Amino acid sequence: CFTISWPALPLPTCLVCEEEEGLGFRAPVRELVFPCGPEAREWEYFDGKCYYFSIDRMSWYKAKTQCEEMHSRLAIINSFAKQNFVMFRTRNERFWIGLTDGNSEGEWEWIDGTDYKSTFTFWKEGEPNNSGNNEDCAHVWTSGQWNDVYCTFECYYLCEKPVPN
Ligand SMILES: [Ca+2]
Ligand SMILES: [Ca+2]
Repeated sequence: CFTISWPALPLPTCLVCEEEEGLGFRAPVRELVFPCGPEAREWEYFDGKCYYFSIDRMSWYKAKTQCEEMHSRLAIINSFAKQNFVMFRTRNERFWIGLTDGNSEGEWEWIDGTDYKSTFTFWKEGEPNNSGNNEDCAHVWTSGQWNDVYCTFECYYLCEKPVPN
């Protein structure tokens, strides 16, 4: 049986096994092992989407542009399952997400238009606090919880995009 180690996920592993055992699954192995594209192994698959955890640090604005240049956008964390996936992977480091109150202080907005008020949040206790009246961008903090910080702070970033066709 074909086995795959972390960070690949157990689901594709299982499907590859089924194919090898002749259970009739016909999708090419390549796509199952790398659902985000065999040429883009730095993109990680989770629940129907592909995620890029950056290896360099930059401001929120630059990170937003960087994601867009990779045909993606800063990640939207809209469920605890997704939060869990992100948090496990970002541990002890800070990563920008697609959440800002830069348009109107205190009015947090997800960059994809997801309604903030009715959606999952995972702020660190006491956050967002708009410290120094200058914190308009959100990142996943070292604990995995969210914090607002000034947007020119330089940290890692997390992009997301749909699984390529
Ligand atoms: Ca703010
Ligand atoms: Ca803060």
